[in-house]
Amino acid sequence: MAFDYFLYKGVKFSPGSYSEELLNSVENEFQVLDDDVYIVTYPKSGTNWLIEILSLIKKDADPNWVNSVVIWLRSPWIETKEGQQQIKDVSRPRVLTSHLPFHIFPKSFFTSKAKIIYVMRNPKDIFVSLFFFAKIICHYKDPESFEQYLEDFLQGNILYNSWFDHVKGWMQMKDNSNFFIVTYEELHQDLRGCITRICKFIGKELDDAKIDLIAKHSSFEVMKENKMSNYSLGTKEFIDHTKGSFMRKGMAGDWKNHFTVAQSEHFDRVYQEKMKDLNVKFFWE
Ligand code: PPS
Repeated sequence: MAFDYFLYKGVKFSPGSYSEELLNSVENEFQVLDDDVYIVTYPKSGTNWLIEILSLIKKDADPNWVNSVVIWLRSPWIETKEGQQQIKDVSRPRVLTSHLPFHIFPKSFFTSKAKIIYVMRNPKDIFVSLFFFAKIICHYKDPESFEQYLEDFLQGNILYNSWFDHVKGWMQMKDNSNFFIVTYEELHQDLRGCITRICKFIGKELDDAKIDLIAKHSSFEVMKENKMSNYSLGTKEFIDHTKGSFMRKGMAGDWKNHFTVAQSEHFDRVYQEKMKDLNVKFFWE
């Protein structure tokens, strides 16, 4: 796509789905409600997996809603032009989504009782997922090459800026009782256990049979076949279906199929440098 990103408080956004005026109003005027739950992520971390899980939790494991309403209407993005329109129709308790960095998230959140689920993923896998996604989605610039895009990612020279800054910003919340961290890798290893912990965090009691149903309906295989969740209904102005699909591989560790040894070592060096002052340690394979 031929366009330039614009900056809002130092963060890059694309003109199609965002505007300075909107981002300013989301930061300063958007009214967070006490019973809201926000899924907050750096792009490609597992956002939509969480939307599916929370949609099923909201409906007591009944899959009717996820099978009949598209995923972006169930949990709109608070910072996009489309999302702001869609939020008006969301019933309470609202589950809303955002990729916003900490410093420009709605101010009203910080005086509310609302909750955030922050989803994290191995940044090497995020990069691979993003490399393919940026080719099919209109509000990302097309990557020139894997090598160049890797540099852009490491320098934060892309939509929503740097993964490192996103994580470091949000880690300021890590000890707050209304902030819950789950990783994509944990979801893979123990989906049932994660769903149970998420239910506890948001104060929802569901029996084992319902937890099983939620795990089943939020699996990669089921979501990939669900046209309400797999983005096959996204308009061609938003997603180019001829170049790839949103539900791509859904695996942990795919970076090993794409990185050279030198690229992986370079990534590790940048990671060590950028994360050295953060006193939270993550162990990505
Ligand atoms: S976005 O565009 O930022 O909202 O993307 P996001 O939803 O954060 O991340 C998309 C990646 O998550 C994978 N995905 C899943 N993996 C496992 N299980 C389930 N149920 C699932 N749903 C989505 C999706 O395939 C993208 O990862 P990649 O590596 O590209 O396959």
